[in-house]
Amino acid sequence: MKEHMKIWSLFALLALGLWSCKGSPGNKGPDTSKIEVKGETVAELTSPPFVPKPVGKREATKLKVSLEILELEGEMVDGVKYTYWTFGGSVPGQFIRTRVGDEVEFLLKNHPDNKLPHNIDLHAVTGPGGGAESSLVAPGHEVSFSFKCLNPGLYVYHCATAPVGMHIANGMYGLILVEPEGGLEPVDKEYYVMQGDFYTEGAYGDKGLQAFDMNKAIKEEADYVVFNGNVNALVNDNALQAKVGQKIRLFVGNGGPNLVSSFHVIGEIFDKVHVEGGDLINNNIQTTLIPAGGAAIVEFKVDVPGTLVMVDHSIFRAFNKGALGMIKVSGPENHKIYSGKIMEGIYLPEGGTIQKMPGKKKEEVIVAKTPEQSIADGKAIFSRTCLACHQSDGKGIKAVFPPLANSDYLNKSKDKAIEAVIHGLKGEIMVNGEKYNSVMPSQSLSDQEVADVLNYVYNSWGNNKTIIAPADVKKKRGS
Ligand code: HEC
Ligand SMILES: [Cu+2]
Repeated sequence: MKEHMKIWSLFALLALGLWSCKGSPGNKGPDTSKIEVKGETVAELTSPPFVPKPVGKREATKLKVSLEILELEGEMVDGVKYTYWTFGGSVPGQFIRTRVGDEVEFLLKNHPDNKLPHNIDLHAVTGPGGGAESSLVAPGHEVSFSFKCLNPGLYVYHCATAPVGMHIANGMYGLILVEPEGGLEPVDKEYYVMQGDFYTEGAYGDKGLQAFDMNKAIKEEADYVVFNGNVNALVNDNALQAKVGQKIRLFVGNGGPNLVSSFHVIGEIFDKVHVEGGDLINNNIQTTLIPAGGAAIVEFKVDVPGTLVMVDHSIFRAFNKGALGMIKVSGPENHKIYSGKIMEGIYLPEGGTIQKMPGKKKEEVIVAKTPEQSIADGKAIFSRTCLACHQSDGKGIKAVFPPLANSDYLNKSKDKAIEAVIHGLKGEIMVNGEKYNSVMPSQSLSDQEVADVLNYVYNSWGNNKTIIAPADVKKKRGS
């Protein structure tokens, strides 16, 4: 009896072994190394946020990819310069779109004006160093190597030249998509978004050319965490565009070098996530984790107009370090899906009274207050309502929230200050010689409360001691 069992289990093991050999390379599909290629095609490469045309039903081919490395100065955020090292002149680098079975003939060129040698490690490559061992190239030289795309999926590529962390931290990463046989399901809009963390000698917003800071990088203390290479890459005028009813597909990567991304789109649910860029499909996802050196494909249909905000939901990165992008959706409202008003271009969770309750008007309580009382009451309102953005010392946050302390904008005109609080403020303004181009939501405060808070502000931090009466505010409401 016992002997019998042994023989059977031996059989089972053998069968298992045979079965797992058949499905190489490592998946359930046919042996993709055997797919024959037909003809030659020059690959279309695109800079973010765009992606090349879908592969569709095209057969496997010899795909010629030519990528040029460029070291160039760019802008991290207004007035802050950074020397980026790039694959093709952008961060992330140019998007490469292939299909399973393609033989990629890869030409890597290092521009003669560059200062350093570089190479490329593509996670889509089956081979030593993902190509890195064959692709080290000095400035003014080019190298080529080729590989066959065996596994479908969305893959990161990056420079792997020592010090590797520094090359990646300067922007040397991008995405290569290997579509499955027959292509990905068609959608209406496809975009390319990639997160990266940056380490500068100065703090966030410190102007001028900022050098890379190796010590901060080692400690993983990022000054900037951004989508597509800089703080403004996907906001306001650079927002991604879509129309109501369209199906959107985002190819999302994370170059790191250090941080993992909790990728989330405020106001949407991912209908479909290709988890980690592979075959596994997950549905109805709020936030998907994208490891450093990893990717995901997320898909969702946009049903109502407004601005969707992409963030790394490690949320200080979004609101204080730049990990924020926008998708502007235009088209007709659908009140069955979403009834409320959408404020264009912003999502600002800070501050206690931003969320207006529609239709609920504040009771006006007029009491004769002394200036001292008004200022004291204003302090409490400030803490509740303004502090989150303008900070308790009124100094704001460089490049994001303007200072109220010693603010020339404020001290020039009390009408403008009142208007900012009751109507909100957006567009470019100058405060103490610095440019701000952001959005302050309107604050739903009573006339008395507006007067109180501004009296506190005007009578603090070196401002000009203006005193405002509720009647001044009332007058501005009409305008
Ligand atoms: C959600 C963040 C946020 C909150 C809350 C907020 N502000 Fe602002 N505020 C801003 C931004 C951003 C700007 C600059 C807008 C622009 O760039 O056009 C601004 C500009 C201003 C300005 C004009 C510029 C300056 O620095 O003098 C004043 C005055 C001001 N805010 C007062 C207030 C007061 C008072 C409150 C509370 C009642 C308040 N803000 C609440 C974000 C905020
Ligand atoms: Cu490099």
